[in-house]
Amino acid sequence: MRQSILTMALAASALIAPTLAVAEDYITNGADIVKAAKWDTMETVTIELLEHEFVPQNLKLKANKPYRIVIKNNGEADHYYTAPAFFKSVAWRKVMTPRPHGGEIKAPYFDAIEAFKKGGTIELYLVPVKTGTYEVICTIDDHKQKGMSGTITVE
Ligand SMILES: [Cu+2]
Repeated sequence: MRQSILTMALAASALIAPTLAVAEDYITNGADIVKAAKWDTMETVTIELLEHEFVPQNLKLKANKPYRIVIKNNGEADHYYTAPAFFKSVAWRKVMTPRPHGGEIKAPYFDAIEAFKKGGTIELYLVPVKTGTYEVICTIDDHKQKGMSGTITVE
């Protein structure tokens, strides 16, 4: 009896929890995808980092559409936006911090972003390529357990 309850609980949790995608190889033809994308149709999405949550917690994006994702830390502590499987599943144009005192990085992929407290902002220019649901967490101390855990779903 005990075992069947456990089995039912496991089956129920499997229905509720999304199947999270694991990190595969990065997108090797990202430069071609970025070049072909229609950046004049780019959509801007803002993700706010707070104690202790991502707003929105569950981000939805469409594959093959260019985005500017603004990661903004409006909290009183530094926070991470760590999503290695997602960051490997997109074509990167660039990552930048805002003008006039910011800068840009161009790289095929990376694992984590840290935005500093009280307004730290980082902008991601990317095209989602692989569909799936990806985990995002803050890796500082116990922030994940306190609520800094979410998903990015590419449809
Ligand atoms: Cu945090």
